[in-house]
Amino acid sequence: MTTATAIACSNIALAKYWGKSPRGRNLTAVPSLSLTLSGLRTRTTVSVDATLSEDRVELGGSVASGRARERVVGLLDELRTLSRSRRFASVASHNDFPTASGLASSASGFAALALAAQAAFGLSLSRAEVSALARRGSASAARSLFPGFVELLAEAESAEPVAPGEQLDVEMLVAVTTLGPKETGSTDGMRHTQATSPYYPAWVTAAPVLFAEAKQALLARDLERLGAAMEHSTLLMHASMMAARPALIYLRDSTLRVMECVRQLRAAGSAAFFTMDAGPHVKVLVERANSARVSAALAAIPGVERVLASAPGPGAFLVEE
Ligand code: 2P0
Repeated sequence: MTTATAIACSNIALAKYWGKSPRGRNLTAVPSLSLTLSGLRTRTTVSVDATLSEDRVELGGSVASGRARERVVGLLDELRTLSRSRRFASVASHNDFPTASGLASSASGFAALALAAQAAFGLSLSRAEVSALARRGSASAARSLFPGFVELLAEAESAEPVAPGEQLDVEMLVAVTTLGPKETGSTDGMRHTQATSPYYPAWVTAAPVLFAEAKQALLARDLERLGAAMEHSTLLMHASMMAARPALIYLRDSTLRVMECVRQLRAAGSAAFFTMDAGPHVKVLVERANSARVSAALAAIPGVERVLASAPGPGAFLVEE
């Protein structure tokens, strides 16, 4: 039996990815720029075991079935092909952030899985190859292989680092809002948007422009400009979802209250900028010096259950058990 364990941090897109390339293989239709977060981590152990007659997948302590299991098995199948192995594996994965928080875990999850699994199958893939493997599992996961600020270009096989976390003196606050019924998953949500939203083509045209603006601002250490591009990116993405039929609305009343609070804090002089993914929670990019003050203001908003703070984090890494 060969075992490997990897830890990967989650990442939040500043310039968003939403939509698949017509070229398939889970390539993305638009470029994205993210920040890897130290505070939200997945730890995954993979053991290739000659005694198993099928893969065994355990997520957060429960045996996985259905689509969640299939996605993991799909990645293991690729590694069996690459390593010319016919062995099965057991996979155990845990998030260190509150699992009931409704925060997406596929980015850190598939990054940790890809890194641990290729090692357990005896391969020593390059970072770019592991990123490409993770991307085919879940596109945002490609970015979690790298530290700090990371890009995944449209139709790119793998992500690439853009700048270290220290490029800007920032933290990300996650305002976890009251949970509602289970939301539409990202993969289904983007397919539905592509198929039915008249605003989707406009999103695909606008997203690369915003990505370029965000990247330029980041490289120039211009937080105000980065923040402006970041807010426009998430609002354009959500506009394309809301114009789908039936509408895909991830934002709640509490989401809007947090956005309004961020605007007020900014008007009062705190550099703070919001972004939302496929859920009602709000991530707020803040100058580190303002983090405690902004966090306290967000925590006082009705409907905000808790606020998590995270510094920029490292790329995925293997650990000794
Ligand atoms: C992102 N999201 O760039 C965007 C913004 C959510 C909104 O990538 O279908 O789990 O597995 O490739 O990567 C979430 O979607 O989707 C995501 P799949 P993924 O972070």
